[in-house]
Amino acid sequence: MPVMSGKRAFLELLKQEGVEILFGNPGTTELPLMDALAADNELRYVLGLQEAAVMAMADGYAQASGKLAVVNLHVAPGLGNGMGMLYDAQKAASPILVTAGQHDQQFNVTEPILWADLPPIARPFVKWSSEVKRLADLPRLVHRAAKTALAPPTGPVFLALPGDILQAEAEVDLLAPTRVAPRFAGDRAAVEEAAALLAEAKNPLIMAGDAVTHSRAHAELIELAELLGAPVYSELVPSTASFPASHPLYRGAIGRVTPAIREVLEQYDVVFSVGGDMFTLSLPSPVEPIPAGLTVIHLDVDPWELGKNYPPAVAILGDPKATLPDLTASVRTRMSAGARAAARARLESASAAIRAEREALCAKARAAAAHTPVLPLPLLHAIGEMLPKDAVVIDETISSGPGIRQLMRSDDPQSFFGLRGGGIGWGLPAAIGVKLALPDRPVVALIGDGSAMYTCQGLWTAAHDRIAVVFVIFNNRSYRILKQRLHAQRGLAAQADTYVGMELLDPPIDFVGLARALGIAAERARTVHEATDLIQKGLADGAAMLIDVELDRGFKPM
Ligand SMILES: Cc1ncc(C[n+]2csc(CCOP(=O)(O)OP(=O)(O)O)c2C)c(N)n1
Ligand SMILES: [Mg+2]
Repeated sequence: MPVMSGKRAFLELLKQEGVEILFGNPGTTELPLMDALAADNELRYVLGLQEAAVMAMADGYAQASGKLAVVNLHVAPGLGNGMGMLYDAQKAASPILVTAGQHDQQFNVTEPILWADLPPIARPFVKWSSEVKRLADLPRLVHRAAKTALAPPTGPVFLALPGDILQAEAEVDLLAPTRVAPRFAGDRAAVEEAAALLAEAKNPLIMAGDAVTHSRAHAELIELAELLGAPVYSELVPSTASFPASHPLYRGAIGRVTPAIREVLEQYDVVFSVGGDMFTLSLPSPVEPIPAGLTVIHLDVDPWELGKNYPPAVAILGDPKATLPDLTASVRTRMSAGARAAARARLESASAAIRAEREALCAKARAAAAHTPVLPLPLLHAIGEMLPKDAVVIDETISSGPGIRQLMRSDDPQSFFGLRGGGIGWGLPAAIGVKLALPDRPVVALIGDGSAMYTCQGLWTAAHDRIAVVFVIFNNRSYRILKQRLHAQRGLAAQADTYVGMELLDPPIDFVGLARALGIAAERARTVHEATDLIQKGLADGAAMLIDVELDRGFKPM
């Protein structure tokens, strides 16, 4: 066995795990690692200037690559700063190994500066959380962490790295990585039960969730949807391209508001959720989202999600790509001639209805295209029209987002990533991670002004690491979604027309100045045309650029 320092061993272990990038922000406890990195020319260190930005970069990278992302943070405050974005990463099931430096173990008893017991801090938001106590255990724990992050259901893990472990030298057996094969098919009997229900459904609906994206199961789901003539909705947090946006059966996202969900579901007799959340709601409601008599079938890679809130008739634990072909084959053999004819008719009528809905949305957008200040819908529409086919969209448009999944040509599983956990500030740095994972694809981040300010430090990383993301700020100089919601409550704020803590007007944030200060090109757009021309220019230049689009501040329903 080779004699090796802990710090070298850690980097070698990451390389064994196929890691190419370490996202981080260093402090004294991370100096051993920074020292080892100085003599390493394989691992790339991507520096983020605030830990929330670091964590979201890693999340974007993990989601877009499907690979393990690795983060290194600075003891308790560094980890603390990253926690909001770790929450988002957990909800997105992102395979991330989060590490943080810790003081020397013998020193911790004195409670040195920045010290806290780290694994309990991370624990609520990760699959597994631990600390290395002996150099001899480092390989086993790093491999366990990587295996756990990537094993279905994927998700972040945490490992604290005390300084004495990184500095120690010993004979180290590096062991080897383990991968849990993710393509596990659902239980045969459950698949047959589900097939029987689907084959007899009079009016089935499919909800496509992130698990479809993660397992790259578009083709398999399309086959089933077309066989059934079933429209496909995104799950309630439509954060990935779980179904191709331009497919005739793709209906868009159901809103997260209960009466609206129920209104949709009431039109169907069977709902099949393929890895879709049931349900991540925004607000409580006296109305139950699931109408009585609706048959629910649920397939997911995560047993926790199955029947979490609403008991399904059939719950199948399985990978969509591995399970759907069996299910579709069984449905096909079970469907009577009459059922097939009915499914073909549904395919026609659902496609026509969806086409008409799309056309109406586009017509509404076109009609408002010349409105100034710019309205969100025509801006989204125009961006969707001008983006190249292989573009990847990162969505944190918040109140400007309705319609976005229909309007962006997000047809492959890596073409669209949106905020999953709800902790804002995710999109700007996540886009940087996405571009690192998919360097050959144009990446455009659509970000609310409020959201951008949580992690605008990411712009410096885009400049420093030459990461060519085009950032488009949907700048309504407000937390517009909060104003909309407060207004809808018809309380004192609505009466007084006063929205405390939601106006970003005095002073207005100079995003162009901010971006330039952090080293990236930036321009302001006041019309839809100016915005799309600048996006075109940004993509052509192949360098990071920020476009600050002045949006209408209106928030009351028209
Ligand atoms: C970390 C975090 N802090 C606060 C919130 C509450 N919040 C939700 S949306 C929002 C405002 C978003 O503003 P912006 O990005 O400008 O989008 P807009 O609502 O104007 O469309 C806030 C503060 C949150 N979700 N996450
Ligand atoms: Mg805003």
